[in-house]
Amino acid sequence: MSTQALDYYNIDELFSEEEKLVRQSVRDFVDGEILPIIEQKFMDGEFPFEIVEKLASLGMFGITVPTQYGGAGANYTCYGLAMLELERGDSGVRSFASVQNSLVMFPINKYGSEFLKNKWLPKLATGQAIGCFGLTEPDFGSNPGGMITTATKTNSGYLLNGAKMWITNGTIADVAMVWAKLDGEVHGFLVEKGMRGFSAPEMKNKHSLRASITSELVFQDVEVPEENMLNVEGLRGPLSCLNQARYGIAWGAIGAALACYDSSLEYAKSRIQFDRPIAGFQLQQDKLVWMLNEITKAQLLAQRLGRLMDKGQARPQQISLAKRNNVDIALQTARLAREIHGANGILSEYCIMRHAANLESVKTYEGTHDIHTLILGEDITGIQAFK
Ligand code: TGC
Ligand code: FAD
Repeated sequence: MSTQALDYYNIDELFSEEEKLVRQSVRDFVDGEILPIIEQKFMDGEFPFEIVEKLASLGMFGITVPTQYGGAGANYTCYGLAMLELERGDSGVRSFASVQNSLVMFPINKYGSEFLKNKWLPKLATGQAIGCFGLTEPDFGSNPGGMITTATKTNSGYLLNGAKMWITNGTIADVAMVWAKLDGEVHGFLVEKGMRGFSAPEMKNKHSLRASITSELVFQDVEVPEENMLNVEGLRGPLSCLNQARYGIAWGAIGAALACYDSSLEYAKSRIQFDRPIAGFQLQQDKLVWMLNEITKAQLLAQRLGRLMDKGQARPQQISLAKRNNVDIALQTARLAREIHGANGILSEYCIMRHAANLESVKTYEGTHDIHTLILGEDITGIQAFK
């Protein structure tokens, strides 16, 4: 059974023809344009810039953004299916799309003025502009409410001071969606490349998400014009963006898991030890069945969550459950896949270690596994255990 056919519960029946068409186009793109280059890009620690224009022409930026602003105007299920296929290629590629869609275009569309929407959304949709999202700071990761980056009111706008860390696409971004405190309350500002006092040095030496750019953002008296502030106040502004991105990750992680499962099944059937394929040993079957079991459950979770998102009924806690579960099982799948591949599992000829290394970051970003546990714990008990 190939990755493309792994659908143990006929979940395909639950998707419309349009949704399947979107998935097919992304699948073909990943097979033809990403898989042939991604291992080398990962080894070289380079983001594959050459795919940005192609991703844009596939409608991968602004998938749920209205067509009047250059988006695809598609539903959340299409968005999820696209993220799954992209992450079957690489989590770094899906990260790029997650940030552009959920963390930059979403807040501009939801909280931006007509001026900002017209200025940025069409360019972001075509990939002429790249965006990044600055929430995390060196001393405030899981607890973004503690941030110390500040905005101070001036006659013509705001003065930004502070620093962000671990920012995907920061160095290459034309526009940064930055969250800072104005009079003690969190607000969102669009900081543009080239603004005086703004720099975005790249963070090097990652063992994970090597085909993705990660950066610091530094603000030293950066003058941001009045019109670049978004119309939202409080932590719920950035957290509403995270709901969107976490949703995409819940689907994306299945793609990485499928790639590992597929490779494992093929390997187990062809690798001979003790005169028989290792797929014939009960211990290896147990691992493969664990993967099948968990991937199928993850697919069902994602499909149902997609429909809730399409109806505007998904609660943030339901998104947390899917992000937490699907990333966790994907990482466990990658680790089991590494075992099944034996020594070959550490080579870049197979996708396993790349996915495993990437998923270590995916488990941490967009809310760590622990933080999602606590979000769910609070939801069911009514007792907050963060602080
Ligand atoms: P808390 O007091 O619970 O809430 C503050 C306000 O926010 C509201 N709220 C939400 N609104 C929308 N969506 C959600 N999911 C929300 N969760 C909470 C809440 O109702 C309240 O609103 P109001 O109007 O009453 O003020 O906030 P807290 O300070 O106790 O923190 C809660 C906590 C820990 C859950 C939250 O801060 C959290 O999720 N921390 C994790 C941080 C995180 O996920 N960072 C991600 C950074 S971006 C990233 O990683 C990008 S990776 C990109 C890639 O490459 O793919
Ligand atoms: P910490 O918050 O310091 O947590 C350390 C450990 O303590 C974790 O295991 C955590 O679960 C645990 N912990 C923390 N608080 C509690 C608690 N209350 N109870 C129990 N355990 C707790 N951020 C952005 O803003 N934009 C981006 O584009 C972005 N991209 C990223 C890309 C990569 C490759 C990575 C690795 C991160 C990225 N991040 C980004 C940052 C990411 O969101 C944070 O790393 C994440 O939120 C966790 O913060 P931290 O690393 O500071 O860990």
